[in-house]
Amino acid sequence: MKTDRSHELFTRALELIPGGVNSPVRAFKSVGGEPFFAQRAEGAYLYDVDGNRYVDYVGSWGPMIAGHAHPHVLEAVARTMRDGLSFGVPNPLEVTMAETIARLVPSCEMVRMVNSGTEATLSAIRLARGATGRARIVKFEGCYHGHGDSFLVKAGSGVMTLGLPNSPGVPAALADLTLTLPYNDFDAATRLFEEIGQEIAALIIEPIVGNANCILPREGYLQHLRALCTKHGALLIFDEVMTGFRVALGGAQARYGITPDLSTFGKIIGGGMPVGAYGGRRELMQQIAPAGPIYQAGTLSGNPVAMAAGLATLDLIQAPGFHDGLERRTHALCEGLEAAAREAGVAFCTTRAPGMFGLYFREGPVETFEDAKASDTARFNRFFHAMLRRGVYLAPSAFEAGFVSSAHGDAEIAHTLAAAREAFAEVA
Ligand code: HOZ
Repeated sequence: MKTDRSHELFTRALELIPGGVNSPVRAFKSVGGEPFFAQRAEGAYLYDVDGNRYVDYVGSWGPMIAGHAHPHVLEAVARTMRDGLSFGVPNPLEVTMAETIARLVPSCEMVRMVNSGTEATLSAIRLARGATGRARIVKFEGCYHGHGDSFLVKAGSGVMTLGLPNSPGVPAALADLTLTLPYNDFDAATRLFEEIGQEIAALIIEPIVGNANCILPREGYLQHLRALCTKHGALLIFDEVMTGFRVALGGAQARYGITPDLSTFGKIIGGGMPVGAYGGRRELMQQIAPAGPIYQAGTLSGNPVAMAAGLATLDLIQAPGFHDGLERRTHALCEGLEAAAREAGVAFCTTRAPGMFGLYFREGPVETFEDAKASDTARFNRFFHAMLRRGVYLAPSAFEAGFVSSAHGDAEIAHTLAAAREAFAEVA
């Protein structure tokens, strides 16, 4: 497999960009080796600068739910950009975007667009603190809500992959306001709320954890958290940056029938452009400036080209049967991988929701962060490279979810499973 051009680019990048990458999760730090540089992408495939082709299960970490370079999205971007790239005054597409989100996710009576998932979660907790007059927030071990100071406490994703669960540079005074709970532990949540529930501004959660591999909520768990927040006057924030518009058209809140007070989004609503959003109950959202006193702003927020890409993607996923199709493909992939592992005698299990999945080198079930950490990561790393050599790109970390798009058809899944049979045999 040729890697000369990627290697040359990475060498140059290392001189000028910390770690050679503009986001740590891309660096292949835990799996070893060097990242490849993308030349282009189409459908389910990524093509690197050395001419290698990969079935892509990262999908730009979530946005590419309809596959890369979908013509409908590209046309919307091309059409919109001809009228100008940024105005600094309101544009009609922002209104359509707010209407679309509010229609698809009814808990979002009002919405504010931002430029990334990180901005969305930062803004949501500021709003929660401002609205409740309380300072403490609760998050879950292994959940990642972007790189805001308050969230880099026992966080997942790159923070966990790199073994930096509590980042230097976060003032202790701020980190101390973030309390953590074990995901899927009913009693721990009850105890914490009974102790200090009246001090908690908000509990923020990835309803399906996608940043510590992929962990699904136990039956009734999200309902339990909803009830605790309601009882103690804390806001429930669903971070649906990953799950939003993916695990169901209305996100995890629709799938599990929960109404959070606030929700955060990113990824899919930008269709590959830098976009985030937060939304929730009208009475809360009305406290955001200039309607209210809680300040949050952004020069490029609601950018017309980004809105066009996001809206075109949201069009595509509203096609009848879209999410059923995603669920079927994800299921076929995971069942096939489990069968291949069994054949090779490798301890392995998967977790899955429509369009997202987790791979664990251990016997199941995996229901907690501790379970996820007990996966054989060294074996995952070898498997990752064995798959990469066979033209399949999985997330380069044992602590990231994988993503399936509508462009992953039978041929791509068959290729993946053929590669997996060889790769499992190699790591057995
Ligand atoms: N949530 C993404 C990974 N789990 C973020 C991607 C990034 O940090 O670049």
